[in-house]
Amino acid sequence: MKEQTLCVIKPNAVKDNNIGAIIKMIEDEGLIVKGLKMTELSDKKVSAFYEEHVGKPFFDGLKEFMTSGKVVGIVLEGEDAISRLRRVMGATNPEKADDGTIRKLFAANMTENAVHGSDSPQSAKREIAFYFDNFSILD
Ligand code: 3AN
Repeated sequence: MKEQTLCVIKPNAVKDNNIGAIIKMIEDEGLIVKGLKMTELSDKKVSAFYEEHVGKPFFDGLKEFMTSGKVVGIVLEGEDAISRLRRVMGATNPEKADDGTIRKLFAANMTENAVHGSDSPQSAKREIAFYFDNFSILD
């Protein structure tokens, strides 16, 4: 099924100059870039974006990291785009990520893991709207 998904290139990968390398891996997978936006996240935006993780032990570290620099939000489209993006991303924990995945190559650790990818059609819809439609209402 043709789907859209949201990829976010996280601050460590932006600082490490890996935006282009990551987009190249995604394009080589055959996913099409439909929208792209570099921005910075506030505490409030990170709490809204990761609402299911608020209160978890790792959340404060995740928030500090996600507000530490610029991020790039990318809307991707293709057949089974959600699972294909997650496959090319690799596991959340880079030590468990397969060879040749984005996280294996560019993640520093579980928090600074280079990229985010939507995990379901519902999340994709919410997350794309979050970055590209009504982001500013959270300011
Ligand atoms: P994924 O990004 O692989 O879908 P999620 O949605 O479970 O993983 O977690 C969102 C983000 O929260 C991860 N990308 C990672 O940066 C951070 N995170 C998740 N679990 C942990 C953990 N146990 N320790 C540190 N950071 C975590």
